[in-house]
Amino acid sequence: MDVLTTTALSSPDLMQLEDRFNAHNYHPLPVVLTRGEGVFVWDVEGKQYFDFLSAYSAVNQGHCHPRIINALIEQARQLTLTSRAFYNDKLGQFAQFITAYFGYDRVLPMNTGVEAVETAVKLCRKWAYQVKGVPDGQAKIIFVEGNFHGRTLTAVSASTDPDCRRDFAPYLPGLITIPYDNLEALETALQDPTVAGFLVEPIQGEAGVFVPSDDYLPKAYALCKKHNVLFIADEVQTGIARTGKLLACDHHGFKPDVLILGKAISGGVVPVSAVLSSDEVMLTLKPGEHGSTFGGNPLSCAVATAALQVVEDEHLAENAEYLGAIFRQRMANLIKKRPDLLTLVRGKGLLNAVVINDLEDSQTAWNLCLELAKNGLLAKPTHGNIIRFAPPLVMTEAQLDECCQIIEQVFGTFEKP
Ligand code: IF1
Repeated sequence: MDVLTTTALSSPDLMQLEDRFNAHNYHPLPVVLTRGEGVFVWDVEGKQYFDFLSAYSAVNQGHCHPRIINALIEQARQLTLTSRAFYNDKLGQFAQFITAYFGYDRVLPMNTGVEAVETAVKLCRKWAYQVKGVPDGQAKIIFVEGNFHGRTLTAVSASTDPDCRRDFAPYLPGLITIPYDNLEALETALQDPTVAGFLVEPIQGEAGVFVPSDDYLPKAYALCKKHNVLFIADEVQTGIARTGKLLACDHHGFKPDVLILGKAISGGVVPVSAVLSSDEVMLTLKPGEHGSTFGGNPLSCAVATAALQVVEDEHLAENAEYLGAIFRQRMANLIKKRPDLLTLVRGKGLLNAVVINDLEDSQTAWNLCLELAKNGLLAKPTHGNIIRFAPPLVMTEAQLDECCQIIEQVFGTFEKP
């Protein structure tokens, strides 16, 4: 018998297995998924759901997109991994493609989002010493409160979330934290001549989809220019059409000096991340100074190329912009009907969150998500009282209408216990 059989075991059996043998570093909704296609996923009992998490915005192109899966299968039959000890016939073409796609000189491919963050921090430090002329060992990077950049010790050291940090000390030195969406704090921090970078999410995802003031990002960019500091955008979650433009920074007409991408760069098929930047920054790294066994492997290159082509060919940014406005309007109307339950809706494109009117008791958002699941829509609470809504960007207007009806019905009739 196949060890990983999917037919014999029920949802409770499978949840019990995870609970018994897996580390307890997550608290999933009690749904066991076995198949996905486009905006839909199915559990092992055959129930169909709209996916409103999209694997934290990794499956912007929809589950198992046929073009991406075909690229995966074709390349998997040919060659999957060579390491970077040798050239492979896909990496050069991918590098040419992705740099043209985003408008940068060079790319450094990695695998997970946090590895790309780590890479950007290392690049920034190299640049500080080799180009900016910061005295050895003194380079600093500015982060903002409420950030989320992943789970490595660098990201944890930059975090201000007690759950992320607790019992993981000692932390990495050379990091400064300032309030988000606060230009005065940035200007003050930039007075220090050893500051080399400002690393920021254009919209804070994990913090509950916090959209900063309209002028924050372009003015922060201008301040960084003025002080010869690299503006480093973590677009792991906001990039690849999620917010209604290819990049969230595109809403403001500037290009970050260093761009960090992950998640949907591969349509959620294999882990692919990337750092994009200029010759000046990227060429500070010499052979042997950074790398990854899997980074830039031919399978990832083939998959990511197909995934980015899908974003363009299917006009996913335009669709996200269009549907996002409809979604927020529907939610705003719903909030007017249930001010006892709901506080506000915020977001950009199809990265949105509804804040539940429930400061102390985080159980309400969880119970609402359970009720949404029963009604065929999967979403997840974040920070207790916030529900994030981020469906695949291949959704149609008719499907979005159906989803809004589910949310309106569940929220409209929900009774707090
Ligand atoms: C988890 C949230 C999303 C990210 C940004 C880097 C990374 C992430 C801006 C690291 C990852 C994830 C990971 C996930 C939860 C999650 C998340 F809830 F925390 F906010 F997406 F919504 N930069 N975000 O958002 O990327 O190394 O994971 O590939 O379970 O930790 P990674």
